[in-house]
Amino acid sequence: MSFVVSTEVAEALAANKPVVALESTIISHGLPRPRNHEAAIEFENILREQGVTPATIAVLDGVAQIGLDAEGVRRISEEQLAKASVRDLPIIAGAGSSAATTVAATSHLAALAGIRVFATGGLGGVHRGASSTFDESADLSTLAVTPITVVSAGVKSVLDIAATLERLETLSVPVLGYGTKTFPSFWLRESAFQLDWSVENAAQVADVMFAQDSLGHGQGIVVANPIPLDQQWDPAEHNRVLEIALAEADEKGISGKAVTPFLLLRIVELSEGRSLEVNLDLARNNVRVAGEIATAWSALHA
Ligand code: PSU
Ligand code: MN
Repeated sequence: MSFVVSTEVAEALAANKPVVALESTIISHGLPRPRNHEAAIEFENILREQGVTPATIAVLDGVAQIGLDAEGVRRISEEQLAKASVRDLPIIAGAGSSAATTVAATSHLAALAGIRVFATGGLGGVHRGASSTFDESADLSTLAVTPITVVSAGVKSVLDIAATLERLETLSVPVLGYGTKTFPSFWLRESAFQLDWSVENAAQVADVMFAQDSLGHGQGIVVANPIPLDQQWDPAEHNRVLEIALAEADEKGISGKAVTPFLLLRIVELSEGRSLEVNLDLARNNVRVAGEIATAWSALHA
C-alpha cells in the first residue's frame, strides 16, 4: 500500500533524531470529542518540548500517513473514521478510504517507516471470555513480528490480564516494567500480576532494544509504565464502574472490534468523566517516557 512519511519525520529519521509514533484509534474511538482533539495536539506538543518529532499515524484517503499535519490531526479527531487493525489496512487503502489505526496497525506502519518507539494509552489484549469467543487483539500477534517498543500503561482490567501476559510470553514479546515489577492495569498503578523484568530508566530500555536487534527475531518490546499513585483512579469506584460496563456490553451483545470502544466510552459516562482524566494523565505519562526512550535510542546511534 502506498504510504507517505511526512517531511519532518523523514528528516528526523535520516538524521537519527528521536521520533515517537502516536496512534489514531485512541483519538478517534478511545476519547470523547472535543477532548480527543486537544489530547492529540497535546501529545504532539509534549514530544516537541522534549526535542522529539511526533509521528501521528492514520490512513487518509487511501494513503497511510506517517506523521499527520494539523489538518490530518483535525480529521482523525472530528471525522467518523473506521478502526483499522493490520488486516484492514489493504482494504482501506484499496478502497481509497480513511481509518484510524490501532496499536497493531500503527506499530506495523511505524516500523515500515523505520520508527522504533511508540506511545499509546493501553495495549489491546485477551478479552474476558476469550476461551470461547477467541477475542484476542491483533496488537499481541503484531508485536510478535514487529520491531517497535510500545510504551503503555499495561492493559485495562476489562481484559483478561493474566491471559494477556501469558500470550505475550508465548509470542516471545519482552515485557519490561518501567520502575516497577508489578504489571499496571491502565487506570490503576497495579494489577495482581508480577513481571520478571523491570528497568529504571530510558537508557536501559535503549540498551535492551540494541541487544534485541542482534539477538531477537524482530519482535517488539512492551514497556509497562504505571500511572503515578496520586493520579490513579479510586480502586473501589473503578471496580464498581467496570462491573456495570461489562454487564452492559454483555446484555447488548457487543462483540468483535466494537467491544473496546464501547467499554471505553461507557466507562467515561458511568464515571462522570473521572476515568477520562486518568486516561489522559496516563497517556501523557506514556508519551513523555516514550520521548525519553527515543532520545536515549538516538543517543546510542550518535
Ligand atoms: N486501549 C485503550 N484505549 C484504546 C485502545 C485500547 O485504553 O483506544 C485501542 C487501541 O487502538 C488498541 C485497540 O490497539 O483499542 C484494540 O482494539 P481491539 O481490542 O479491537 O484489538
Ligand atoms: Mn477483538
